Amino acid sequence: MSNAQYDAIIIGAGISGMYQLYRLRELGMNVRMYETSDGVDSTWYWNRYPGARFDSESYTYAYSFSEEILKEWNWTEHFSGQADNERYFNFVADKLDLRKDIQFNSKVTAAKFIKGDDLWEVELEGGEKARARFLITAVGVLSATQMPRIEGIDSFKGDYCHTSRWPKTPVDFKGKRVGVIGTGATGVQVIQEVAKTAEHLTVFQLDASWCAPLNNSKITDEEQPALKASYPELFKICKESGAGFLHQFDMRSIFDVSPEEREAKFEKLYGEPGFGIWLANFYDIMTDEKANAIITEFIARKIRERVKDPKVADILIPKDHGFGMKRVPMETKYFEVYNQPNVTLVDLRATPIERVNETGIKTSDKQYDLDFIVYATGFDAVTGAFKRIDIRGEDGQALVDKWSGGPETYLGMQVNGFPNMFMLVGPHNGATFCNIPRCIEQNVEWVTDLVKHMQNHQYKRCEATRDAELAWTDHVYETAAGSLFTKADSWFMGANTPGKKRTFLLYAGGAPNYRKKCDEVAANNYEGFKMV
Ligand code: NA7
Repeated sequence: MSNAQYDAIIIGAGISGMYQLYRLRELGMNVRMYETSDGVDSTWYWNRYPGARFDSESYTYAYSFSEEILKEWNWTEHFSGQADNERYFNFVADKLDLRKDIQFNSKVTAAKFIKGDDLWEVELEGGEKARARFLITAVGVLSATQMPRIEGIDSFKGDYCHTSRWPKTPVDFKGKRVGVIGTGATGVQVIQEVAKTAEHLTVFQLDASWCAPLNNSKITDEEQPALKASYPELFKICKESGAGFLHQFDMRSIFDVSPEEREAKFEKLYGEPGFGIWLANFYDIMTDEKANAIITEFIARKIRERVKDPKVADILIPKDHGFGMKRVPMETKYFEVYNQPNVTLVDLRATPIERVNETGIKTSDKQYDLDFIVYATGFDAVTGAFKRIDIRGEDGQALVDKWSGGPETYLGMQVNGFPNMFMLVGPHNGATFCNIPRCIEQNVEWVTDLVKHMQNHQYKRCEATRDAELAWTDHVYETAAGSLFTKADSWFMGANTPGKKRTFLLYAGGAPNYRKKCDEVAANNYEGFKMV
């Protein structure tokens, strides 16, 4: 068994880890990356369920740091599908020659800080250990798969699968009775795809989602040159926008315009590609419940127009939260699926699931016999992936214990008591409520600069102070309180995971403010960090 020592260990070969590996290697560091699966890119490796695709414009999801990659890669759709996305990340891994430093099929189970040596020691499933000065977690926000707690799940004799553990061999649903549990962003993508071929599709819905049209389209060969020429401008817009998208909030209040003007704006946004209806709308739909009620009623009306049976439409209209308070699932003819004769919607709020049994799902009023059950039931979000590794800091303290009352971090990148550990897109990090790649580049570049600063000063150890951590955590909750996110029970609040404390897990202060704060910290000699 090897007991190797590296300058840095990165956990996870996803989009953030890949870029971090590239940047640390540029500093001349000897870096080892451990990845659970046998491939790069994580999100698009695991989430290969039917219908999986970007809700971000493809070109805004791509890395922006390499002119060569930007030039050579052609996106073929404005919102690209899983297969192309996976191809893209493999192309990047080859281009940057990343694989030589990645150890695949290697699941990190534990990591502990060795006091005195100022090193991290990680342990893999199977017992292999390695040490490094820096531990960088790139474990993802939505990677800890969550199966529902339903009695009898294992008794089902048909096939079943969680969407984020989908097999590489495509599943053929022709002639099959399929059940889908879950109607979040993932469930919506699966449902609209499976409904095309399944003999019968039964959708088991707990709470409905406020979905909006994706309005995807192809990018033709003729369009490529102009699109590529616009990349610098597109990245600039993303950088200035609150959530790293091409969409920017309208800073007028919804009450400053006439009902006719409002309606015209909603109609326009509803017909445009991507998240505009959410993120280019009047800003106060996100902060003021009265303003929110207006857009919410507009979207409800759209659902009623699109679904023929008024009773089914009513079940598809959320009752427990307003539009945009949770992540908005983007759809392509999702609501029309419920007009098809081969699709049944089951309202679990009215008739809850009692159990899964050998032949299917039994609700309080009926048995549904099925051949395949799709679990689109989401993730133990943001902190879940950290919980699944036994991470211990300087005095043996477990990270999971430190965060039992909710995460405490400095900038969502470091934790007091866990020196030399940096989290890419950690809890309360500005990259959490963001078009992920845009903010990931910022995270990686900032951590790289900090490591370079330590190299230059021959520091061995860097730790966020407790004061800085407390101040950042307070700031995160203060900004969250100004938004409507905290009103809904979503994964943003950890409310989808049984037993998890209900706290805001993201950062709602906006990507530009987050970047500014990080830049100020760096300019002030890494204020809030103690380096020796
Ligand atoms: P989400 O958004 O957490 O959605 C999970 C869905 O599964 C949601 O509709 C849940 O209903 C439902 N669910 C969870 N547990 C159960 C049980 N026990 N019974 C029935 N239904 C259940 O996960 P997604 O994968 O769709 O999306 C996660 C993110 O990935 C998304 O925001 C994008 O950023 C990409 P509920 O809403 O709790 O009533």
